[in-house]
Amino acid sequence: MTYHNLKFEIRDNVALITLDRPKALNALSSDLMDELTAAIRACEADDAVGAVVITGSEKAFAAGADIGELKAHDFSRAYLEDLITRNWEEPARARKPVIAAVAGYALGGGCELAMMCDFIIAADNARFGQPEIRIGVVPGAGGSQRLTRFVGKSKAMEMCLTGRMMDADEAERAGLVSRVVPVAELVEEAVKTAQGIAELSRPAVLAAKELVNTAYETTLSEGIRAERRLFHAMFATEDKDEGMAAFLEKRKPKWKHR
Ligand code: DAK
Repeated sequence: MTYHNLKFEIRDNVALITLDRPKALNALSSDLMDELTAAIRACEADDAVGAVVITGSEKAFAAGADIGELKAHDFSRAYLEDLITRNWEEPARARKPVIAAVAGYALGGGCELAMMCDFIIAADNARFGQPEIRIGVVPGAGGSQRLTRFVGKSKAMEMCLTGRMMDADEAERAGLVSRVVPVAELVEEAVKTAQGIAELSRPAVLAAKELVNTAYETTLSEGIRAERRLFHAMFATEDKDEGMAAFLEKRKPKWKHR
């Protein structure tokens, strides 16, 4: 596939997707989201890819959904075209790990896209916000729900009601991002982290991701039951034998991904 709104490259076992609409601060147009959906599906289908990094520019991860496009929608069109659901949620559907590497603005749909990823590494200049209220709407791609789960009611409510932005340090303190790195090192750090994950046993990686996500969807006792089942299931993998043998023999494991 030829991409016009993003760059797609493979770095060893990792796919690096760079949102690339610099003149619009990577505003998330429908074309861009179609391409992102296709890129993530390509990663899911490619056995050589073990993890994905989504990033933007130093100035903007993404400044939100494309407001020009949104303005052109009325209710019927949004409903009939399945606005957002049709082509926005692939990062959240992916089974392979997806890391958001966020520098600059991650606003509205940009913040929502970052939160759909499995975790966020932020540059020290990152700024997160849900400013939809300032253009007369509310978050529409999960912001009110995911942000609340990340940072709790008080901060999420303040951000959704006022549109206030959160800087990288506040985002780290609040649990929205896993860590903050200097902006010049962001992509390298995120790719290195993704490569580390991609080198591990894939069944274990997919299972770990599934289990952490289960914590968001179920009760504690059901979540622990799901964990116990998958933990037991791991004992059926060749990688479990290899990983434990390698530890005892003081050598690096050679994963078969099965
Ligand atoms: N959409 C379209 N263009 C945008 C944009 C956006 N979200 N953000 C920035 N741009 C464009 C600007 O129009 C400008 O274009 P030109 O005038 O140069 O042609 C260019 O990017 C540079 O922007 P600025 O000149 O404004 O740059 P500054 O450094 O002065 O300010 C800023 C940067 C990020 C603070 C500012 O651009 C800004 O406030 N941008 C808008 C942020 C925002 O409100 N984002 C939320 C968008 S609403 C839904 C699901 C999801 C959503 C909605 C509905 N449904 C299910 C129905 C999601 C909604 C959103 O994300």
